[in-house]
Amino acid sequence: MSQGNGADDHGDGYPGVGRVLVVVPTYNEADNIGVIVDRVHRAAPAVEILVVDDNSPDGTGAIADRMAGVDRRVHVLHRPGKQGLGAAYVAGFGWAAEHGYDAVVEMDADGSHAPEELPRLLDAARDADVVIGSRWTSGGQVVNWPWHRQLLSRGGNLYTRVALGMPLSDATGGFRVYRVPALARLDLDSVASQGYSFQVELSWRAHRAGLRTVEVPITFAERERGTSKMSPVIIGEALWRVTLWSMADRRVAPGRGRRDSAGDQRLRWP
Ligand SMILES: Nc1nc2c(ncn2[C@@H]2O[C@H](COP(=O)(O)OP(=O)(O)OP(=O)(O)O)[C@@H](O)[C@H]2O)c(=O)[nH]1
Ligand SMILES: [Mg+2]
Repeated sequence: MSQGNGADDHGDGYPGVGRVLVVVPTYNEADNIGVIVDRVHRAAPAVEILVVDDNSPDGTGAIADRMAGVDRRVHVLHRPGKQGLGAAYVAGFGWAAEHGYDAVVEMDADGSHAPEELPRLLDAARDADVVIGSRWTSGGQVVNWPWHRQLLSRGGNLYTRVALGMPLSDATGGFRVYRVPALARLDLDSVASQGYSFQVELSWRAHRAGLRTVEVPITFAERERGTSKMSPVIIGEALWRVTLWSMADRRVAPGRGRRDSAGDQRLRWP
């Protein structure tokens, strides 16, 4: 169920990109959601926002409803319970396609992704199918992360690069822009990843589908309010899925996607 007015009445959108929907998945982000929505609209007044809330016990969904009631650029998708980041994004992307948006943005609610950097990502989307805000490319950085989080992120990205042969410095990053027609080539219905591995899976699918992906340096800040949903289960999921994709990739011709009978570069996933 969604709430909000004028979902199909987008004005002119972002110059050179079109109608943009910033999808913000939330679970217990009551202290953050109002701040992030305001910051997005100060930074990029023409974009719209879809909050995808998994029935947060702290009332995040009701706060989002109130914002949607007074701002036509805010929409809310309510889901019945916590089903993971990946499922929330797939639902949000589907909503964007149904409502005629040209591009979707992934952004956390906790302030780690600075809305003030969104225009730079959208500018890059004029010449790309996928834009990844990167912490680990030249000019990117993280602020207030303990050394073990940095090690985990850098190590995870190194493993991903080596295992999958994908030339990305930050395949796990979750501040992104996707052009909607490009997303349609990624067979989102078959995505099973839930945590960070969702970001890697979409990068990998984009890579194998031959989409144009560019990385833009960002400054990523540790969340200041609320609690992280990161867990050993989420890290473990990324590890085993990347390992599985890498093994499956070795079974097909190097550098080639596994094609279907029509010769189309639609891929099957383990
Ligand atoms: N709808 C929905 N949102 C979720 C779920 N899990 C996490 N989120 C949201 O996804 C975003 C990222 O989650 P975080 O808890 O910040 O996790 P993280 O960024 O991977 O971890 P940290 O770096 O420690 O903050 C936040 O906006 C969360 O509220 C979920 O199961 N459903
Ligand atoms: Mg976070």
